[in-house]
This record gives sequence, structure tokens and C-alpha cells, in this order.
Amino acid sequence: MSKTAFLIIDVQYDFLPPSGSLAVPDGEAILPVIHDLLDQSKWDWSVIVASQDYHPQNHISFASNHSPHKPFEKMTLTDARGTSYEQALWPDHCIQDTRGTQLEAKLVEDLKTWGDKVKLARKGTHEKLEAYSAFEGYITSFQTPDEPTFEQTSADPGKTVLPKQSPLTIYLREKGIEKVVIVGLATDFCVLQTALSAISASFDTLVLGPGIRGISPEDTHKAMQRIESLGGTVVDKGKENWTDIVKQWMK
Ligand code: VGL
Ligand code: ZN
Repeated sequence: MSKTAFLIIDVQYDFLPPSGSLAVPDGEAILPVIHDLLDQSKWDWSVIVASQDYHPQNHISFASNHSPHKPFEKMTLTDARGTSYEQALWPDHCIQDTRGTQLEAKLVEDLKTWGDKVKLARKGTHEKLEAYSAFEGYITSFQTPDEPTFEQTSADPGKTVLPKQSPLTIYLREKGIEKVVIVGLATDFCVLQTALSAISASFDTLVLGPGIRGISPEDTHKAMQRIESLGGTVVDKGKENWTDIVKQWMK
């Protein structure tokens, strides 16, 4: 049996109804699915990685830093690497040292039962870089995470790191991982970009429909199609026998 990692993307209060500042519609529906996947009597993950969107207050993606622009508008920006790109502007979310950036409490309890099989991938820490994929984050201890360094917050970040060389890829390869199962929020942004990175880093990639939700229905649909067209496996949201499908896929 090849080794599989379980990647849990951005299950943080700011992405969850009822009070998240960027709450994903129906986002709370994924919690029981993730809870089931973290039951040690049912699943035997070699590695678990939880990602955390972890922004400074002055982050480039916040509409509040580009007044008079408003959340959900798009705007052309230049990032810390001098790259111009279209940024979707967001409400302030997942700011370091706020409750909104914390992982959901029951998820944290579940993760603690897995001891040092769990790592945290923190991303979006540089004030002038957007980072949707968990493969763009730094890997740190889940129990006692490191705060981002100066390089990771405001210094020149250097060149783009391709998925094949990213900290998460290096960590997963070190652990002998060949496959990844992805759940979390939001399908059309961080789940999508994490899946695309995983595929381009040559991991066999499954995205679990019942364990993800998106911000926009159209973009969510397009995201799933794109993942499949690039060779990823997508399990439909409505599949009641998803447990069997995932177990079969992991063999
Ligand atoms: C995300 C928008 C902004 C996500 C993060 O986790 O999908 N979306 N930052
Ligand atoms: Zn963000």
C-alpha cells in the first residue's frame, strides 16, 4: 500500500459560518466529514498537514489596504517579486493573533490525538504576496508553531518556489508519501491551488467533494473540472459511499 497524506486546508473560523469574515456558504457541513477522517479506529494516515491562512494586517489581498476599493472587486497589483497580477480583493481575514485565523476547536482536538504525525503549513504571511496553495507555506510544528521570520513577512522573498521544490513537497517526499487526500475551504481558491500544486509535484491527488465547499458555485464547478482534467481524482459531493471510494483509491 502506498503512503497517503491527509491535507486539511484552511478550516479556520474566518472561513466558517456563522461569524467568519469570509465565511464559505455551508462551510460547516465539512466538519463531520473531517471528524470522521480523523478517527484513528477507521483511518491510518502516515502524515496529516493542516494549512492555516495567516496574514499580517497590511496584507496585499485585503480591500481595506486599497481604499476606496471594496471586497470582491478585482484589481491589478504588483507583488513583492515584481509580478503584476489580478488580485481578488478580500475582506480582512485570518489575521495573525485573532480568533479568525484559529483552526476550528474540534478539529484541533482531533488533530492532537495524532501526535507528531501532524504538521502545520502557514501561508500568506508575506505582506506583499498572495498565497493560496498549502505548497506555498512553511512547515512548522502543530503543537508549538514557529511565527514567520522577517523573510516570510516583509523582506524580499526571492524567487518563486515551484511545487516540486516547495517545503511541503520536500516534507512529504521525506516521509515517503506518494498520494494526497485533500479537504477544506475554499474549493475555488485554496483547495484548488493546493490540488494543482500537488498534481504538478507528481502526487497522486484526490479531492473529496463531501469535505470541501466553495465561495462561488460557478468557480467551484470549474475548479473540480480543472482538477480532473489535469489528472486528479474528484469524488462528488453527493456520494454517500465516499468512505469506500477513498479506501479503494488509497490501496
Ligand atoms: C482563501 C480567499 C482568501 C481560501 C484564502 O482559503 O480559500 N480564500 N484567502
Ligand atoms: Zn487569505
